[in-house]
Amino acid sequence: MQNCRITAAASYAPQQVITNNDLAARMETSDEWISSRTGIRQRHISSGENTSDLCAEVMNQLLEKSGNNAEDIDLLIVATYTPDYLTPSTACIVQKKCDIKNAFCFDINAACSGFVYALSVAHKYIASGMYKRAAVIGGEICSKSVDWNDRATCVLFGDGAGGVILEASEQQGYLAEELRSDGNNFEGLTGVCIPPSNLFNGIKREFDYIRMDGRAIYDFAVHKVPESIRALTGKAGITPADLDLFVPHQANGRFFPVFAKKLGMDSSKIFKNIDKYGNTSAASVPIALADALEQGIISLGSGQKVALCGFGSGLTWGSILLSL
Ligand code: 4VN
Repeated sequence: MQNCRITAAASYAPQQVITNNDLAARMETSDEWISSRTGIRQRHISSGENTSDLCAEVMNQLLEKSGNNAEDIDLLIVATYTPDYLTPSTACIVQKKCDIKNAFCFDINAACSGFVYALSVAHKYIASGMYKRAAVIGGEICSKSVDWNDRATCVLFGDGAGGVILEASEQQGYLAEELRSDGNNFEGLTGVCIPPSNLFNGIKREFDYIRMDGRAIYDFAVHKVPESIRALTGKAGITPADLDLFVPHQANGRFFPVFAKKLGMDSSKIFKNIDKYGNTSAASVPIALADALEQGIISLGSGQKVALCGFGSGLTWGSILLSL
């Protein structure tokens, strides 16, 4: 098997910052309610940019940071549940915006697990020896998918994008993965419903926004994430306490101490930036990874062991163990 490693990470978020107080001025909520229940203090909200715009910004940063030219990229995967169009894929639009002419491009929709699933797919193409260099980007404009009249959900989400370059290498940078789905319980968290409004047959069902059974999804996350990380580390012959950093999907800040306790990890080894971005779905793990690198908590080429974990709609969940 051909080894590979991450050679660059980058993130981008729209300029406009909306604080909890900004939301409280527009709806029946408060900074106290939002921050105590979720740890979120602000989120970035697009004022016109679409998902491909955020992803193109990340793509350009990735080329610069990794020292690659646009034509060196063999494969471009975008993870999103908020694409610009249902078709073409957002990845093809990013290809045009950044002139990634030699890559084949497609999207993956696994909601909040999308980046982890996409990185797993990119890994298989490189591990097979077929391709050398992949760009994997998670990008979302969650603000176009939420019902701004549903105060239980709209306060949770934000817009942003993050990504990595995964390249063939001598070093073994991708140590293990653990990917799961449970479609049986999909109705607990649904994104945008696009119904079969087939007027020819008299069918008129309603378009709908994000809906969440908060309690059920909360319980799912608290149960499945630690189980996934234990299975992941077990595959690599290490324990969760051996991790240098755990980068979970930034779904809700109240999960972090629960994960630490269940995994027997020091809380300081769990990366958190939900306070600044809110929940950005498929973008949250790569934004967090890029932030952790930017802050110097971890560094590329260090050999540090980092676990990524995405979880959410599908239901889907998945973890990847990296050696940086
Ligand atoms: C994964 C999860 C969540 C999520 C679920 C529940 C929840 C986020 C419920 C209780 C509520 C505060 C909010 Cl686990 C969302 C996604 C979507 O990316 C994925 N928050 N909460 C309260 O009343 O305290």
